[in-house]
Amino acid sequence: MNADLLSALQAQRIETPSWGYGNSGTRFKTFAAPGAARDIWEKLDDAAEVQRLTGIAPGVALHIPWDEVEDYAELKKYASERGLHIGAINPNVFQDEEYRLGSVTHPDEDVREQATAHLLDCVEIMRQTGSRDLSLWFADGTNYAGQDDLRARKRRMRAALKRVHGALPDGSRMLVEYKLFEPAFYATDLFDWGAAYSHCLAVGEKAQVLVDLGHHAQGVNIEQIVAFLLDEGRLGGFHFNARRYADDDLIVGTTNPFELFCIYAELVSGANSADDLTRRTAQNVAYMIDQSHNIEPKVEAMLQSVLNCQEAYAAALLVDRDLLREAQERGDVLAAHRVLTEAFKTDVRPLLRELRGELGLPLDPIRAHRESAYEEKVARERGTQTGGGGYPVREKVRS
Ligand code: PSV
Ligand code: MN
Ligand code: MN
Repeated sequence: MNADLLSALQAQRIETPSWGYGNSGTRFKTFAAPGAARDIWEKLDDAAEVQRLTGIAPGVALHIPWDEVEDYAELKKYASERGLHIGAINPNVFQDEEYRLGSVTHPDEDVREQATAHLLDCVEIMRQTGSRDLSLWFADGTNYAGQDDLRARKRRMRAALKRVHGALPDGSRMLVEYKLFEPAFYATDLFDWGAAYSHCLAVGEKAQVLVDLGHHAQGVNIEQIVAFLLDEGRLGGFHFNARRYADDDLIVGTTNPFELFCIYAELVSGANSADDLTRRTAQNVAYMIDQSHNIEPKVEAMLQSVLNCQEAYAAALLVDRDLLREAQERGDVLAAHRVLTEAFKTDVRPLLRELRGELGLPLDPIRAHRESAYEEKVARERGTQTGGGGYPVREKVRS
């Protein structure tokens, strides 16, 4: 394998979300999976299994307070003993009673203060865990026209983001995630990338946009948003998942393999750009998965997502950039398109087996996982946890 390709593939990283390892469901039903992780310690054990098999997923994102613990230094140590580190910290300002009308955009100042205080507590957790990214998603919005003043809500959002930005430690950043709708059905305060981007511009250099693949209207060209934000130096990260209808949070690359490839193709192009800002931005993107599994075995589903990202990236690295540029300059529409589809259609699995061989990893991670009997072992040890809705159990069951 060519040395550049090898080193790019070796350097690839995908962060997995703690919440993808626990039981989660829809509003209709949460099915209890045997052996599903019951707390953050077990979630880290599962993430370590994904890392052991893939070698490219050492980061784990936390959701607070779902993953709240008394001692974050202990959590950090527990992670590092398993070859992991703590990734993005995701504050949760959507599950408390007080947030019925919003969190940082709530009409009542006391509620806004409560939400902002939680965001600031999460900045402290970043310090204690060594996390670089504060990942911000707000369920804030309204259900009916006239329910609240839209401009006032925008200003409240701006004020909160500014305060949090001011508290960020050096070298860290806030990733501002937008979403078209849900749970708000009339207006969501951070409804698209443009809204997120203008808040980021206004609050400061440490604010960048987070693109979740499930958060757009049907047919939106996400790779173009990626290209635009890269060029502006404001693309901070991704929440990878797949969807057919809305925010389905399915295994990455299952419904949208070509979209995933095109996104990676933009990122590879950005990472090799002659423009300094674009290159630095592309090289610092946080690649995170945001998935929740209703009927899938959790660890295998996560493994599959990580591997699908690896395949999409490998294919994107194969795009012949010189040929593409020549075809584009000639205005040869279909030749240019074919350069992309040639790479997309390449079977990269032999290449990735070679990579795994060189790195001493199992050549077929899914098979290795199935043969390891990990699922049976955790099912025996952890049992089957019923109830609990989408919210993980917070007690620490072992250390
Ligand atoms: C909201 O739909 C979201 O994408 C945010 O990133 C949350 O943190 C996550 O899902 C919760 O599962
Ligand atoms: Mn998300
Ligand atoms: Mn989502």
